[in-house]
Amino acid sequence: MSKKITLLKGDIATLKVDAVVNAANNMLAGGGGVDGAIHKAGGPLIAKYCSEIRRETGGCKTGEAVLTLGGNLPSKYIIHTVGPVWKGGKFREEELLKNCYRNSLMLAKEHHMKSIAFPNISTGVYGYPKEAAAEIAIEEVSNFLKNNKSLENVIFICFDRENFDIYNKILKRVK
Ligand code: AR6
Repeated sequence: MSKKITLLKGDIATLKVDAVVNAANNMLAGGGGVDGAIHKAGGPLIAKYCSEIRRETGGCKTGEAVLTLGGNLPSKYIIHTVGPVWKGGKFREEELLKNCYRNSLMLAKEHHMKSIAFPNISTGVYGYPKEAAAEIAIEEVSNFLKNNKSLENVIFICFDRENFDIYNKILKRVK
């Protein structure tokens, strides 16, 4: 495992990093899961920032990522990305999930961030198979870290035990 990758179990909204990544929806309208936790802990400013983006650009396309400030969160920024809904695997889900990680990392780089935390994008209500999603997340982050030295710490934070165990297993293998 890269020394720069850390695996945690818990609530992403409690972390103090340069940016936490949110698993949002196309309208940036808030919702349940990690999105709900981030909006609740970040306060009403988060919805305001999101509605400004929605007004300007219509929201966020699947696989893309947008940046807001973090409101009341301990973290300075939120990178909102929209994962694909799993529809069996033949609807570019893999490519779109890769794009979520890549575009989030690119935004972090553009804004000179040193630390970023990812939840397990798409593996909740969007139904992406957890093991396949974890392989993608780890591969994309590892590749990015090889070519970009400015990012010092990437955290994968898992809320559920199943995802935590999957990440733990894969990260031990790629160490
Ligand atoms: N911290 C970290 N991870 C969490 C937290 C938390 N506080 N809460 C849940 N998770 P989901 P999706 C994990 O459903 O599948 C929203 O309504 C959870 O265990 O949050 O990308 C949005 O508005 C799971 O592994 O996101 C969208 O409409 C992972 O986060 C839709 O859900 C992702 O689960 C996005 O669905």
